[in-house]
Amino acid sequence: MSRTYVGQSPVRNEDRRLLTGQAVFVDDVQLPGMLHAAFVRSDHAHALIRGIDASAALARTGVVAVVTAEDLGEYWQPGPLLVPPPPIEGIVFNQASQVPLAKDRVRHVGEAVVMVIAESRYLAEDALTDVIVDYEPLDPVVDLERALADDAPVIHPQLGTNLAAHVTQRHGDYEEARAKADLVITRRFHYDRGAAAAMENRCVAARWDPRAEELTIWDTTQAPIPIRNGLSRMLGLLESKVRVVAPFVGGGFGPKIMMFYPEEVLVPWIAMRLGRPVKWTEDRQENFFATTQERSQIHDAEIAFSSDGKILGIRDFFFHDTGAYDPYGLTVPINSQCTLLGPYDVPAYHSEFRAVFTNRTTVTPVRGAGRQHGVFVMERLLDIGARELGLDPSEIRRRNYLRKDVFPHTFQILFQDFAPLYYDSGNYAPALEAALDIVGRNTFRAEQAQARAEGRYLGLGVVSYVEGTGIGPYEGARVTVEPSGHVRVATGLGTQGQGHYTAFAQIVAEVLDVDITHVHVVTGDTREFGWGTGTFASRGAVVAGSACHEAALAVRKKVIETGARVLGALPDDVEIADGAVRVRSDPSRMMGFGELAGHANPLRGAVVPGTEPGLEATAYFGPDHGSTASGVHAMVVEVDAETAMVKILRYIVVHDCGKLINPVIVAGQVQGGVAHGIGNAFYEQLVYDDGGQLQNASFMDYLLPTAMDVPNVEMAHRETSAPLNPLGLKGVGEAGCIPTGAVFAQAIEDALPHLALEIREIPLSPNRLFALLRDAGPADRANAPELGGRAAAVAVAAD
Ligand code: MCN
Repeated sequence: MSRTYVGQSPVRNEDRRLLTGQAVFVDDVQLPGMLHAAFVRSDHAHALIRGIDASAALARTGVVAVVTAEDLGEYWQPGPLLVPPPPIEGIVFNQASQVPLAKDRVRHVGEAVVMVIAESRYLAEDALTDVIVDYEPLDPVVDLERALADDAPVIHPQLGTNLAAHVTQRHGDYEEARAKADLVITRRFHYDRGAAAAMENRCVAARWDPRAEELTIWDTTQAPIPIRNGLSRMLGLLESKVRVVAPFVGGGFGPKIMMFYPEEVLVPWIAMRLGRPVKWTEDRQENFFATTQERSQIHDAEIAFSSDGKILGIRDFFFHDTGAYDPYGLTVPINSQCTLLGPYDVPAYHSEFRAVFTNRTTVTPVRGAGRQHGVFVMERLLDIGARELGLDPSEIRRRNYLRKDVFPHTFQILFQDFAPLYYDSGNYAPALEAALDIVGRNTFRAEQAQARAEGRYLGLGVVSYVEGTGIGPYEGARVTVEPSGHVRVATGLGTQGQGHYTAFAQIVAEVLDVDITHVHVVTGDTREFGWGTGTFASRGAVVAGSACHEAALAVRKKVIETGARVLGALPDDVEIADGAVRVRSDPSRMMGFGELAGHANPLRGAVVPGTEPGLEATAYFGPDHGSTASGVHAMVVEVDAETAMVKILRYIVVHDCGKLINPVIVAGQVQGGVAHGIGNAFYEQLVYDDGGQLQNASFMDYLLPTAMDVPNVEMAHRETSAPLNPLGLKGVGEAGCIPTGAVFAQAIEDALPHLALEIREIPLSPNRLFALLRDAGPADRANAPELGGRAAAVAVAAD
């Protein structure tokens, strides 16, 4: 292979379409006769529905239909679980999935109750005010712990409990570890909800073609194939008669992988019933209530150390808020449970969570998908331990890293794919040293002391994490050399901005040795490729990228075999070069791929038994285990000790996602992830009152970090090759946001060593941090290492 694309950064081929306004988003779909949907949504967090009077709405000019749960008949049924847990002893799981329209009871503010269809969105919105829903308010369940109290109102009466899941996982003997420990630290940590806040809200458009008996759905989903499969079942159609297209999508970040959102099943259904195309576009306010959210968790965690700072064991009990329904099973809390272990050798672990239903918007994965909670708990425990033991925070991590010769490493607990938590590879200590080098291990403490002398408070945080990425089950790809000589690649993934069009083209162009501008990738259209699952868990590169690689290799083989036949040479004497085949021993005998594709599909004598026409191949890739990415984040902050405003002066990421397909895309993913993480850490919080009402459902009140708040991330990459996929890839899409809360907390504490400040919660809004600083007493000098002491420890490490 003479062209090298993997590891290079060709310009993203999708960007021209995006930057010139040519990219099609779902809301761009305009069809003749199209109707528009709007939804009456519950104002109550928890209430019984006594009756619905929609007559006035139906009488309004321009209104075509008004739909309640009663009208749905058989169609009123919960969507299937996206990731059902297998029946495993010790796992309690109480399923309660959402139905398309609430029937007898509403369970969160914003739940869809009535759908109005009208000639325009304006008319539909106006008609919403005509609908009268008679509610009988019930006490809401908002507090995670109260949810399990005996006298708590039960949200799903058929379950008789608000317990959504109870899972205990352990390896080793924590009690024994604790008994041997020189230091035991016990703390409670809180991590509250945020929104994914994708730039594009959700959107669904559907058209029923009665002549072809085909349903086409344009959907902002991250999982077009599962949506097609589920809808075809619900609507009684052949899968081949349902086409789901997820065109360009303006950010997904997790919530767009739900199955199903009410709108996703109602818009196609009504389009079929009315025989007219229908569209619904979520507005920003609906997005705050009706699109799934990040997770609240409360952890009661304990860590046992030996006197030299070695972890002997960890015990963690936590509550996880699953919201009103649990369509996503156990994925998020299991991610928290597993990711807590991080890159560390933890001989004994006891982790137990209770997921609870609350009257708040449903929780599903949002970038990081619960991993940040585990990392926050672990890294905070290490920071507190380091302080108690008089160790530098980096040193305590160094002492506990898994060594690079222990891989593959299995923990005896289950990961989100319900297979044992498996670390395929890793090499953690060098990433830490690289991060400290970039920070300036020998100069930072002096700068900090100098700043302090000038009345400025600088702080440094340095934390580690691992991230399970690239899990199965599988993805596929079809690679076709067309008679034009151009190459088409189709996969089942959806794309929300990750750069798949370019990265997959790089893989295929390199294998086939063609110019990358001649490789055209299509994703997210079930007619183009109908097998696979979707875009989540930072798996696109590993799983779909590997499938593209396998399919391209198979096409390469066909090109060589067909070339040998057509050029009258032995296959061993044929090579491919620059979009052509040629005879190695006589390079003047050659043929371009386009002409060869014609020979592979002749009008006569096309298919010799055992061969296929065309230069095309389909391949699938399903890894036995995911691949374990890892990294170290460092942050330098300046804290205004009076106002509690924090300025991030530097943000450093040393990241290991194995072989990089496209370093600029990877850098963009990390930068974007860090922006997300900074939002989670300092700005974003969905604030619910005791009645389950969201108090800040607008960007006036829900603070997103702006470009002013997110520094350019200084990055270094390490490439520990993943052994379980052909290119050695690990995922990167979520890496930037996972340890941000933890590094932020450590950096702030480091800036203010004179205060007894221990940060045990995220998000830490400017207001909340102000309160913590105001209430913090002076530090206990005996337990707080002097700056000089820390500087000395860093210097020792450098040796
Ligand atoms: N990549 C690479 N080399 C690697 C690993 C990845 O060049 N070793 C490239 C991939 O080819 C791909 C991108 O980086 O172009 C991200 O790849 P990967 O980590 O496999 O993640 P996915 O493709 O599975 O994307 C999902 C992931 C997740 S889970 C969330 S959430 C997220 C994220 O990606 N949502 C995003 N990044 C996002 N980026 C944008 N712009 N929008 C979102 O909604």
